[in-house]
Amino acid sequence: PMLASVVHQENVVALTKAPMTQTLNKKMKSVSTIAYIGLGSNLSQPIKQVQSAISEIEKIAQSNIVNVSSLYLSKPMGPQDQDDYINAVLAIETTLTPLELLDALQDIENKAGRVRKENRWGARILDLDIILFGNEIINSERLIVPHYGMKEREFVLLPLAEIAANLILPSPKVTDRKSVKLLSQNIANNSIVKLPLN
Ligand code: A4P
Ligand code: MG
Repeated sequence: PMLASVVHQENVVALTKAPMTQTLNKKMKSVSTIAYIGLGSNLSQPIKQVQSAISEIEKIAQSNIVNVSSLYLSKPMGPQDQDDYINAVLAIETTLTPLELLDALQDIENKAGRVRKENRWGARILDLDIILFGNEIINSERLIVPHYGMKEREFVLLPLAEIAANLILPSPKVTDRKSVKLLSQNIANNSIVKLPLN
C-alpha cells in the first residue's frame, strides 16, 4: 500500500507539470494571442483531412491548440455540384504574427495537396482560414481578419459558438461588436449537423 501511494503521487505531479513543460519546450514568449482557425474539406476523405490538419496545426511553432470544436457536416455554400463539407473551428494560443500564422496554415494546406483553382467556392481538400486573431482588425493584401464571411456562415459560427460563445467580435463600429452566441442564434442552421464524437 505504501508503494502504491508513492507511485500515485508521482503520477499526480507528472500530470500537473505536463502543460508547463510543453509550453517551455515550445519556447512560448510571454505575450500570446488566442486566434481562431476555421477548417473545411470536401475532398479525399474530408474527416481524415480535418483530423490530420488538426495534428499538423498542433506542430506549428510557438503555438498550442487550446480548444477544438466537434466536426460538422455541412451542405456546400456556393456551387451545389460538389460534395458536402466537414467543418470545424479550433482555438490556438500563439506568439506568431498573423502573417506568420497564415504562412504556417498555407504550408499545411499545400502539404495536404491543395490545388488552388479559379472557380470561387469550389471543392477543396483543405481550407484553413484565420477567423479571428485576438482583437485585431487586419485589412492587408494577404489577410482580412475577422474573416469576411464569418458572420453569415453557419459552418463557422456554430462550431465557434461551441468553443467561444462569449467572444465579442472586434469592430471599429461599436454596434457591430456582437457576441458569437448572439450571431449564431440569429442565423439559420438548416444545412449543418454536428457529428457525434467518436
Ligand atoms: N486571405 C485573406 N484573409 C484571410 C483569412 N482571414 N484567412 C487570403 C485565410 N486566408 C485569408 O484563400 C485566398 C487568399 O485569401 C489567401 O491566399 C490569403 O492570402 P484561399 O484559401 O486560397 O481561397 P479560398 O478559401 O477558396 O477563398 P474564398 O473564396 O475566400 O473561399 P471561402 O470563402 O473560404 O469559401 N461550404 C461549406 N459548407 N463549408 C466550407 O468550408 N468553404 C468554401 C470556401 C465554399 N463553400 C463552403 C466552404
Ligand atoms: Mg481559405
